[in-house]
Amino acid sequence: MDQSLFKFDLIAEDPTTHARAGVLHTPHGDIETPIFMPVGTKANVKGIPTETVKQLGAQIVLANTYHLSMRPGEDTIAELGGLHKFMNWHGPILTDSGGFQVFSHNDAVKLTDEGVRFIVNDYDGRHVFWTPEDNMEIAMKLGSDICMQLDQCPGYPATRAYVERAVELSSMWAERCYNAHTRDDQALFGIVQGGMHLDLRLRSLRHLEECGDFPGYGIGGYSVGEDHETMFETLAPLVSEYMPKHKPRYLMGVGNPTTLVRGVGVGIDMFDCVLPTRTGRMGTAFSSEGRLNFRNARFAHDDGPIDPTCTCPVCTGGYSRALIRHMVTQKEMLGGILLSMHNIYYLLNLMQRARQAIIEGRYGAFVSDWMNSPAAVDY
Ligand code: PRF
Ligand code: ZN
Repeated sequence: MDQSLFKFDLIAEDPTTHARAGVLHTPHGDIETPIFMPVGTKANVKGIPTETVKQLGAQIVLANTYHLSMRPGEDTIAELGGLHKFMNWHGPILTDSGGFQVFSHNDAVKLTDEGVRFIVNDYDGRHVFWTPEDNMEIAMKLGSDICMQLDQCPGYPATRAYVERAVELSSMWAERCYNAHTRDDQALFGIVQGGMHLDLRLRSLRHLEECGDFPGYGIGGYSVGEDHETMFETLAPLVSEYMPKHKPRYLMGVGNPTTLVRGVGVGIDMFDCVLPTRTGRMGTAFSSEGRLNFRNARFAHDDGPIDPTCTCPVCTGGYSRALIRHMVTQKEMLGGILLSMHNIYYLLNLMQRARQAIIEGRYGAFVSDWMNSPAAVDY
């Protein structure tokens, strides 16, 4: 990797929390951190055209190496000019390895030191065997700006021995990914595992640091069923005391607004999650008033916007709560699309406001205001 293409500049540090504001440079543009990254697993953010994703304020989107390798296949995408052209998204793209998705949705997976054996894969029942080297080859063919190592994410709860084994396997795979990754214009991030055990988290981090000079780190294995306090007990010291200051830190698979606010406070720079689009498709909106469920009859005669404080194209575009509720209850697809747009904007805007607060040195107050507001609910 050409380090000069992926510089991470810290531009502000909050005086009373561990929050930072930065700029991560990539070959397809700069990303202002802290940032939320909308998820487009199968080469699209569900329901939303890329020009709209951009209009909502997204600076980088996710895709998934595993899903795209199954269909349409990395060779097809490479032949069509690479992932950016294929997705019609010309800004930065991050591809997750698929380690997490494979294990969470598929019992018919066997792990060996060598790699992952899918006895039956989700797509066509074919037997597939994947090594970390295969994973890197696919990621390099796709051509995302940032790719992630292959890792194993244990669920919660899990025995210490199980988590320890996942750290061992993930460390071994990190090294093999690191050695197999040769694409200059693509950054490879390592992933810290270790469940809710700080010593295992630190062991995982140390392994990654011994492997080589990763330009950034994912933090996996959180938001897998534990409560917030359990999560922050190890996440806070890991990030604020032990992770290197001058590399971006990416908390994987977290999109709960309050977790984002608290995560930024401990020093996280990047987040991704399907939550805004998944809950949107189910009829739920994030809002300054808390969770809004549009199947609820209380919206039937409400001609106001989803969230009166929101400046998204849906809330400022004349779409009423009554119309959204009508579309959701009638299973009209536009309902889910508009809610997905609003929810994505909500998280992007939240991170923009957090960034501004960090730059102005008032992130501590930002967090306490948030925690005392009706918005601080879980989704
Ligand atoms: N590993 C990878 N992707 C992920 C996770 C992980 O642990 C998570 C866990 N929340 C989400 N996405 N590779
Ligand atoms: Zn809105």
